[in-house]
Amino acid sequence: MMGGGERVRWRGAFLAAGVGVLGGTAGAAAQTPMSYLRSFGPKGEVTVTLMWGLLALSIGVVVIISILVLFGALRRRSFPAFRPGEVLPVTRSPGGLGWIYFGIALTTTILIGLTVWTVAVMAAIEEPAEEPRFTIEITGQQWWWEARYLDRENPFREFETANELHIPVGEPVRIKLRTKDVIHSFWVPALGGKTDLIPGQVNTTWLQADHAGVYRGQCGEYCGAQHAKMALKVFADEPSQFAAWWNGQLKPAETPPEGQTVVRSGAERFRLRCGACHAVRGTLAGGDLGPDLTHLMSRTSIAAVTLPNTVGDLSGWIADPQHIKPKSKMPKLELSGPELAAIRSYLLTLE
Ligand code: HEC
Ligand SMILES: [Cu+2]
Repeated sequence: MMGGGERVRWRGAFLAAGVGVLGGTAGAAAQTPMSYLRSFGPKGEVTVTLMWGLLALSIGVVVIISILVLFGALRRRSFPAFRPGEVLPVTRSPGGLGWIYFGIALTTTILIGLTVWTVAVMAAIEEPAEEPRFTIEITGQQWWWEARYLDRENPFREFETANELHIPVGEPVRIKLRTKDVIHSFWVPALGGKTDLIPGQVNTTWLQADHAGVYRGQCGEYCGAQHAKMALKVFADEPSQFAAWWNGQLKPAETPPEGQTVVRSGAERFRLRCGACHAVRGTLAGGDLGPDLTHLMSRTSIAAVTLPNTVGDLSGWIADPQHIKPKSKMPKLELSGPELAAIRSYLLTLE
């Protein structure tokens, strides 16, 4: 049975398709973030055209076959009047055979054509038109995305973040994919198809968004209990904004000033209770089992886009992540009220 929400989502998908045909803008992507019926970059464009082409042709085939079957079933043949005692000769006119040859030839030609089209599209999206200037190395883990921004010339300009990617609008970005545990699949529908993250292997793909905006992604391969809550966001920024964001991410966390006793004790509690799993650059917290939190407050969501990054949701997450994402690799830490408050006030300074 379809729930009300389900129906609304379907209606949204058809609406997006309609808007797409009429040439809407990035707004449509925000309404139906997981719709792959429209694309916002060169990689998705050719695939979406192929999809519509295959769909139109399949519908055409079904319609033509249905008409022919109906025609065959309803058509009456005229037989010569039957006279008792007469033996009718079995005759078979060769007339229909030509149609069968014609049908086979037509179908074969079309299927070969579609195969060539599909292979051509696959070849076209294999590599971007120009060599990307930026590379992001993504490591899938149950159930979040670690992202490391690489800089070949200057390793001091590299940094790590999680679940929310920023890319410059209008140019391709190289994505290297690996996984720490099981198979995941990197999928940002509006920007292109899926690429799997396979244990022991590095897969490469690329992303390009031609409209500034936010594009939602989702793990596309079942990877355990919280697979459904393993989403990501891609922000396509204007180049200057992107550069500013990158520079911001490079900064280490600021040490809380002398006077702020609650924040300072929060930082200390954080190092003891959380620092084994989370890194905050510039402090002694250097764990690698959970997301890097150096610039936590620059993210709009937490826990792989499961919750918005508000004070309330952040508190709820830290108090009991197992309630929000059961089996998540972050345990419930049984923090006391004051401890939770102190740690939270520290986290709010990590901008
Ligand atoms: C045993 C390791 C571990 C410990 C200890 C731990 N965390 Fe986590 N934390 C994780 C993992 C793993 C995730 C990712 C969970 C997910 O999204 O599925 C996470 C996610 C988070 C997030 C969301 C980050 C984001 O950008 O999505 C915050 C905030 C966070 N932890 C804060 C804390 C705080 C504060 C503490 C200490 C009170 C703490 N964690 C202790 C492992 C840990
Ligand atoms: Cu998954």
